[in-house]
Amino acid sequence: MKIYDTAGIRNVAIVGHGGSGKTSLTSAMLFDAGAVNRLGKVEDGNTVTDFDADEIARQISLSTSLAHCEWNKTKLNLLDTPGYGNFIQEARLALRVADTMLVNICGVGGVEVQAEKVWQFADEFGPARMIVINRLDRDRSSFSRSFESVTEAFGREAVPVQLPVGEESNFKGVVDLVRMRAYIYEDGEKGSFKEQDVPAEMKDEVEAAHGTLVEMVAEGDDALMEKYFDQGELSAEELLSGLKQAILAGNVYPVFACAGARNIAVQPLMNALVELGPAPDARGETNALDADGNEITRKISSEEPVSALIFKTIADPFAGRISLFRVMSGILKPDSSYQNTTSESAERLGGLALLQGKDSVPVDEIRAGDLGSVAKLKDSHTGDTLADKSAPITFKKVVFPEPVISFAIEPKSRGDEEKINQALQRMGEEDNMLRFRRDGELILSGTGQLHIEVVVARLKEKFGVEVDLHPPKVPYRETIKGTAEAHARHKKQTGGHGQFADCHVRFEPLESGADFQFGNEVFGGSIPRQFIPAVEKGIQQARLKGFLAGYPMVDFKATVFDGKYHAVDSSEMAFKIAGSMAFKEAMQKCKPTLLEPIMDVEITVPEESTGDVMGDLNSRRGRTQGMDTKGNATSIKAQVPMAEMLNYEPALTSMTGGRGAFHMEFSHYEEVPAHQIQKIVAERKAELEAKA
Ligand SMILES: Nc1nc2c(ncn2[C@@H]2O[C@H](COP(=O)(O)OP(=O)(O)OP(=O)(O)O)[C@@H](O)[C@H]2O)c(=O)[nH]1
Ligand SMILES: [Mg+2]
Repeated sequence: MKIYDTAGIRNVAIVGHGGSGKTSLTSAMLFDAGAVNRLGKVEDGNTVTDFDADEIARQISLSTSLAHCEWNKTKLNLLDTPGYGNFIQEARLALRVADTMLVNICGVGGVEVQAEKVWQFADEFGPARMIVINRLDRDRSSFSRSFESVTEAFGREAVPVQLPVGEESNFKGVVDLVRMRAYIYEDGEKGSFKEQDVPAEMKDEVEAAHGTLVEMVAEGDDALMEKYFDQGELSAEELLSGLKQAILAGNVYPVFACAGARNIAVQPLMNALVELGPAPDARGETNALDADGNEITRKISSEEPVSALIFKTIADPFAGRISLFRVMSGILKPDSSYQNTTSESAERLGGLALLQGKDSVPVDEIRAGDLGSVAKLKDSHTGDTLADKSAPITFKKVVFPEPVISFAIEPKSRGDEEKINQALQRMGEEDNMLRFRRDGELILSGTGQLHIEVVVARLKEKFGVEVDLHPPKVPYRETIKGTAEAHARHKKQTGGHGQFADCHVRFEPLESGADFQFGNEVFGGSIPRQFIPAVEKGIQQARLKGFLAGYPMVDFKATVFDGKYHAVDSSEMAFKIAGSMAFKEAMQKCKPTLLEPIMDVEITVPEESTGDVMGDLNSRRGRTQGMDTKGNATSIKAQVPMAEMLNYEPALTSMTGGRGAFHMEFSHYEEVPAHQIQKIVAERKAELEAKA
């Protein structure tokens, strides 16, 4: 396998809204570059980057995949990212290591919510930004309409560097606004084209667009501006180098046109990625921390000591753990030892490989800026840094939000619990948005219903365990609204020595979020000091089991203030029991009630659906907190009880024809309205009884 040095590499993250054509475009690039010998189709399940069984079955990308090809003597590393909301965090992994972000916009739908979201992600990492309007062969597609939505969403820095030739089913190529030449494609998806003069009927339109481009490029460069004024024109070379600078500086977002799945106008886009996209070292030095936690910088160069950032992990049930990394500096070699500076453990690397979707191609070394993979690292995870031991350095990790949608799962066969634990552990290594915990039953948390369904499918396919998925669970809490005292006596006389404990405990409400506090006001040893913690333990155990409906009781204080003991019969156990009895007795008198989690919800919908969505939010007990219009989209902020949001995904999809998106996170707990408490309590009791 050929070795590429930094200047000969382009790392490109292809991002955008779900179904906008990213995987198909990646597939066409790999085909045109000769990296594969057929044009893989999403429908046929034979693309390089949607190789996972679930991706093929659902025809959507579920995680970021890496592929590569050579184009114009340059290595293109392509990171094909998912566009569906549930999996959008995967795009952040890719943006962490990409130097160019290629935002893929559907020529029919224009800029949609997830495209805006990834655009914001990019602010965190600062790659060069390019935009391609794709699927231009489709009915009802329009370059100009889509471009309008692009400038509205991303600003006037977005400027066409190509114009499409022909529309919808007649779309057959592009005019290059730098070279002022046309590339006209033959039918047949082979990617064959002829270079021609600009079609006569497009002349005015092309001249005008060329002028706009030249002005935008000259605007950020005084020397170019002067030349442009003097000569009234720039040469193609001047325009190209000015454009490259402007893209790197973020002053221009070049806009391209293509139809990826038809393999129309893909090569000119690849030319631009090589010619205009920054090499890995173009952004200068990268920031990191040294061994003492001080900020340092490191040049992205093969001359520097070795450092590599693991940006993604694949948990393969057969090959084990595969770590994908970007070499940040130096030259990484196989069969050598490095330090994992994040986990502070030594790692021995075996063979290195370049990834082509699911296939790995062995390689002798990997240089600064390049992306590669290594199998079976012992203690290295996503976000960790590997480095030369003598020049330790640690790169910043991408931090992921906590997932909020939880479902209970139950193994179909009893003995599978341990297997499930292990499988989830493995899947958690590659899936940054998956959490699981045991809370009586096994609770899986993720980004949404689709995410959890995919996890369940993988448990079956990859790890051979079948589970039932129960509806999402709302983590209710209980609390008290009143103060009460309880007197509990635990007394038992059985044969030998008996059990005796007696305590008086006061229960009072605390402010929201205070959880549980315990106080001791016992004077004169009416309960000996060593038994006081037992009283607390008894109350603690009882409160976690709740009183009304078996949910943890929170936000109250219990103070033990008097009691009695017996020199022989009193024991820790007896006082624990007395503590829990006091809890149960007091709760009846303390006005117990139920708390429910309230979510901060942000919803983006097409303007015409706003009315429906607002009405629906009302019926979900939502409180609107703000509304904002951006282009053709309305963004709504609201607080809504979690219980009302469990089925929101399908509801929003049907209200907006699939064009809405939402995001939510936990805000706080609030009391459940009185008329709903009974219903929740009854349901929970039935559930607990069924389990017993
Ligand atoms: N007509 C036409 N259809 C396309 C084009 N590109 C993609 N499609 C179709 O659009 C659908 C989605 O394409 P993908 O390539 O999977 O889109 P994606 O952006 O990778 O989707 P996610 O990864 O799930 O976000 C598939 O049915 C493709 O065949 C195109 O240029 N023209
Ligand atoms: Mg895809």
